[in-house]
Amino acid sequence: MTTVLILAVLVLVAIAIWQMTKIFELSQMRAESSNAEVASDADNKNNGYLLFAFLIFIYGITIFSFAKYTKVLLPEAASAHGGEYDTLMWVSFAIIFFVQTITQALLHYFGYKYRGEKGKKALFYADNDRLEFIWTIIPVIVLAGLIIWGLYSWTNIMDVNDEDNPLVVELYAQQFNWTARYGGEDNVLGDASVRLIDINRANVLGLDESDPNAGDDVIVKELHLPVGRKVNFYMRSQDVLHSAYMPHFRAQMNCVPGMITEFSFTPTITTEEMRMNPDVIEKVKRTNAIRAEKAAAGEPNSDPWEFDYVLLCNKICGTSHYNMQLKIIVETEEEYNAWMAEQTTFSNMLIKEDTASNGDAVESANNNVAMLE
Ligand SMILES: [Cu+2]
Repeated sequence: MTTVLILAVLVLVAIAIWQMTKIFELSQMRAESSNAEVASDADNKNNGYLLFAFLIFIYGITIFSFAKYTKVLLPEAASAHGGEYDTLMWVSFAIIFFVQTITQALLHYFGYKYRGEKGKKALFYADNDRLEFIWTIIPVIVLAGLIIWGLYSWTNIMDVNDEDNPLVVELYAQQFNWTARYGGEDNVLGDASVRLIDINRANVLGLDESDPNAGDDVIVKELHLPVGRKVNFYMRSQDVLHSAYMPHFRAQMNCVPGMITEFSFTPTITTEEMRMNPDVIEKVKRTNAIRAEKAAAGEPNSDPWEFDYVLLCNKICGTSHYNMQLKIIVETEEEYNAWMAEQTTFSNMLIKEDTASNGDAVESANNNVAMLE
């Protein structure tokens, strides 16, 4: 790859030098010989044909991209609002695609048709009210429609409220990992602040121990969600801007130090069901074929891959940003309850003040922190 880049740079430098030499030669030319540089009819015709060639090139590369890269798009949305979001995006794509296909053809065709010819004069045409009306009113109607529909969808999606007994989950971002916290038995998150973080006592998220809502909170490194139940997410960041991105659920929200941001969605497809989705099966197959090749060559990261939902960071937050992810498992209510019953609450995880003074406490705290990793 580096060799290709170096070669590309050398070629570009050579072209630049060649162009500069040409400019220098031109500047040295005397006035009488400069007529050779005026485009002839044949030059204009050739340029007209080149416009057509370029038109075929952009159409060709469009068709090629559709054929080759459609498969890398996300599978069907796994959240209640995702379908509406996808429809809005596809309608916008379709309109842009339709308009650009026609306007590019017209642009290049007129470039050819009205190329320069000896004796041909441009027509002076001041204005045409009807034409101007048409090309103003159509974009106005289409854009207003898209914007109003978009605003309506946005308001719907961003409406975080307590209706339908939502599950309350905190997503905590730090360089470079995610931690999730559930409200516990009472489904209420205890107060927290980065100033209260106490690693020696395994209070890694800085929960306020005096808050009665904090004791039953459950802190985990794998997010489990029951299918069909609304989840209200509250995001915090410990250090820099991060962004909680859950692509399969069409959800993203920035995590900002010093404030709590929110997002809410209802997962509609369990992990098991999503693994049966034809697009996902194909993607897993393709990925594992590549991994098998890597394994044969003895390269790292070549274990077979199984599909899982993920929470990713979508803000370039530092050197290990690319690796900042958390597995999400969407399962049935029973499976979720069984999993939750096995988790340790914050008050049980916390190392008590009286033991914190002896030497074992630090080791014990490290073990508790290790449990979270
Ligand atoms: Cu990040």
